[in-house]
Amino acid sequence: MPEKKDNVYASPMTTVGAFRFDENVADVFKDMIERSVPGYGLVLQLIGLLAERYAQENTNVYDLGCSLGASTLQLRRHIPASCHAIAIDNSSAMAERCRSNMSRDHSAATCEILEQDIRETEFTNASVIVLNFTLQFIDDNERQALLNRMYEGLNDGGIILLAEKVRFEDEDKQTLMTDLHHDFKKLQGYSDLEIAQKRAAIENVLVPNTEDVHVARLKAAGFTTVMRCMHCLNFSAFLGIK
Ligand code: GEK
Repeated sequence: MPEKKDNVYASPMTTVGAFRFDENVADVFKDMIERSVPGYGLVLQLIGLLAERYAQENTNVYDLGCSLGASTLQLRRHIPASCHAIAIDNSSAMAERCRSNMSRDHSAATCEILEQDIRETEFTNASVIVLNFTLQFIDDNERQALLNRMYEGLNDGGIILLAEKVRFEDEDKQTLMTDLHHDFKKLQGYSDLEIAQKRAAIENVLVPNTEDVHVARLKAAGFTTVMRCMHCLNFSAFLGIK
C-alpha cells in the first residue's frame, strides 16, 4: 500500500477536538511521526542496536504503544530466534494495522500483538522493554508505578528504552525549543495552520516531563545505570539497565 500523507490538520477546523489515535491518524501515522519527531528514525535504529546487545535467549521483549509496529520490527529483526516479541497498543486502529504489518515480516522470533492498555500489562521474563514516545500519553500520576512494574518484570541485565518529548523548566529554553520544533515541522512541509491545530489538539493529551524527572523516575524504579542516549531539540531517549 502506498504511504499516505498526513493531512489530518491541513484544513481549517471550527473546533479542534482532542487528539485521538483513530483510523484517520493510523492511516497516515508513519508520515505523521516521521515528519513530526526529529530523531525518530535514529531512535528506531538505536532500538535495533540495543536489542542486538541486550535481548537474552528465551525471554520476552515488549514494545509498548507499538502503533504500526516500527519499533516491533526493529526488535524482531535483532533478537534471537528463541525470543518472543509482544507489541501492545490500546488503539484498535493501530493494533489492527500492526498485526497486518507483522504478518508480512518473516523474522524467526515469534510475535503477538495485543490490543490492551499498557497499564494492565503483566511484564514477565523480559530482557528488553521499549517505550518509544508512549509514556507521554499516560496520566502523569501513573507513570512511576508503571515503570516500577516494568523494572520488576525485567531479568537482571535487561533494559528499558524510553523515548519522549521533553519540556524545559527554564521558560526561555522551553520557548526556543518549541519554536525550533515548529521550524523543523515547517521544514518537513507542515503549514502554520497544521502546526497550530495539531498543537491545540495534542495540548492536554501529550504531557511532557523534564529530562530530570525521567532520569529520577528511572532511578526510583530501581535502574542502577540510567543514561540519555539521544537528544534532539525537545525529544530525548533514555536507556535504563537493570
Ligand atoms: C513507534 N512506539 O512508532 N496503552 C497502550 N497504548 C497506548 C496507551 C495506553 N495506555 N496510550 C497511548 N498508547 C511507536 C510510536 S505513538 C507516539 C508510539 C506518538 C499508544 C497510542 O495508541 C499510540 O499508538 C502510541 O501509544 C503512541 O515506535 O504518537 O507520538
